[in-house]
Amino acid sequence: MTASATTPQVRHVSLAAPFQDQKPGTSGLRRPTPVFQQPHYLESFLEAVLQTLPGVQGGTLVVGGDGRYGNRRAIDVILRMACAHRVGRVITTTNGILSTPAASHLIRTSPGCVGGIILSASHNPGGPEEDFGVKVNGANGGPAPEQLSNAIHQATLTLQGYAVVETAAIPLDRPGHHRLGTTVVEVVDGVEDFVVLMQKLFDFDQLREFLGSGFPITFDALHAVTGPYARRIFEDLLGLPAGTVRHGAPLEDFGGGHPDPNLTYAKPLADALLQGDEFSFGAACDGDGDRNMILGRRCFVNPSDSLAVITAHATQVKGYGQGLAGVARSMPTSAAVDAVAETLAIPCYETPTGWKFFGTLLDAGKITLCGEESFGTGSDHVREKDGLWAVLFWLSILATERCSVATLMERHWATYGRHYYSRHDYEEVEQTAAAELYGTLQRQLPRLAGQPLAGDRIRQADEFSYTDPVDGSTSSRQGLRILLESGSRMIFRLSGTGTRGATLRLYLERYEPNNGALNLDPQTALAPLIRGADQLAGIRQHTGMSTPTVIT
Ligand code: VG1
Ligand code: CO
Repeated sequence: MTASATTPQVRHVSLAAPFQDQKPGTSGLRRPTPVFQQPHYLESFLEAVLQTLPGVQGGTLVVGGDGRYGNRRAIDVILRMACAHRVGRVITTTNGILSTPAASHLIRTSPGCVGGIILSASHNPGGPEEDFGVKVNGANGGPAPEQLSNAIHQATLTLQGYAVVETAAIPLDRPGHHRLGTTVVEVVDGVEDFVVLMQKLFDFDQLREFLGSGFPITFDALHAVTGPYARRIFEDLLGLPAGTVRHGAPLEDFGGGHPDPNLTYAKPLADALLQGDEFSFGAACDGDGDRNMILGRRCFVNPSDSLAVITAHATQVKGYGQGLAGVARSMPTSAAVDAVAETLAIPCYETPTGWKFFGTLLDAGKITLCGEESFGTGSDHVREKDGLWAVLFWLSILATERCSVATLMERHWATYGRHYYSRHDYEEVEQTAAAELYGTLQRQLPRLAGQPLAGDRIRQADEFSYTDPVDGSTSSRQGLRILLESGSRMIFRLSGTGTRGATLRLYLERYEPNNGALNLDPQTALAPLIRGADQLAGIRQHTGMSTPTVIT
């Protein structure tokens, strides 16, 4: 153990004025890096966290990040502020590399842990001119619930200053124990515990045999946090050839790319699977490792369908053989999983967008699996969505089914019918234009029921509100829903993770029964709804954009 020569002196730094813009969004506080580099900006938010999170003094905190620009500096600041706040122990990782699901696991398994701070802006690009972010997790390992985020935000609004110590940086290049005043800093390997958890949930012998039997796969880490985890799992433990993991070295700017696993931003991978024949399976994760994209040869798996398939096949997978307590999906996610839950006769919950809303259901044992249309899937093994877990789950299903991804999907739709689904994003829309579009539609809602739309009729139009079935807390204003008589729907939401202008998300869904047309291109199947959404909300007129910036 290294100890700082003298107990560091606590310095109280005054703020000229409290920051007024530190309200966390859907998942933590995300801002362009230059905003975080303003003097005292990061420290102000951290002070609010350390004052608000219960049990900080004398407790244990987990700290790490996705390796983006600013990660190392932020960890240094957190360690010095943790010392000033008399945190008992801070667990951080070699080079500060820690995926969001691995952080969740570490929080849950570290005795006395009161929560964690994850440095990531997730799928947003990184670098000096791109984005940085701070996510705060609670003692259950999950994202801070709304009440905690609101309390942190409230604290920032009146903050007079913050406490910090000055000391030499703690070396993070290798595991070790250090002492900063009364705070113990433990540097651990951020990969191993997570990999052990995966070995408990999935049958690695079966996977090794299956993947070695002529089922070539490729994984794209997009130069983000999952590289070291994926290399350890796929190349070391499952024995796949070196190079199976592409872009496996975490880089501060993700190699200039956008670490978002979708068809737009993971295009080289998508091309390899959708146009080439080299691989039977491909997958990618996002910046902080909680999202996943699943591809088969000539087959893209929609994330809503992915949750449904995982649910339908769960009992074939080692860690889930006991069956499922229930499932949950976010409101805009398609109802594909609902159909499976009905067949399995298990409860299916509908929550607002954001993983934090699954926390109480998972903690109460009401659900085993959950997911979001935004490439997020997870289970009760941690309290975050988990990208590599989803990839291993899919491979485990394929190892028992012994068929192609495309065949698995065809069989699924032939059983349950198909929920055609797509999300259209309009990014960097001018704030006022987006607010006007949204507000105009919101005001129309009470008059819409019974109106014709998209060759169908509106059954119900409202703004989604949620009452948590476990703790009774309510969350309102969670998206505008237009539900049609046929069961089709369109949802309008404004993103809570963007950092430039506003992002309008339009979610479209249409159900086709299992004796119907199951092999249409989703954009074709949804074309009437797409036109109807524009007619209803005047998307082109308000945004001046004729097409979405991203279609998933
Ligand atoms: C988006 C997704 C949401 C997800 C959130 C955080 O939020 O839609 O489903 O939970 O990102 O994911 P929004 O408000 O922009 O729609 V991550 O991987 O960025 O933590
Ligand atoms: Co993420």
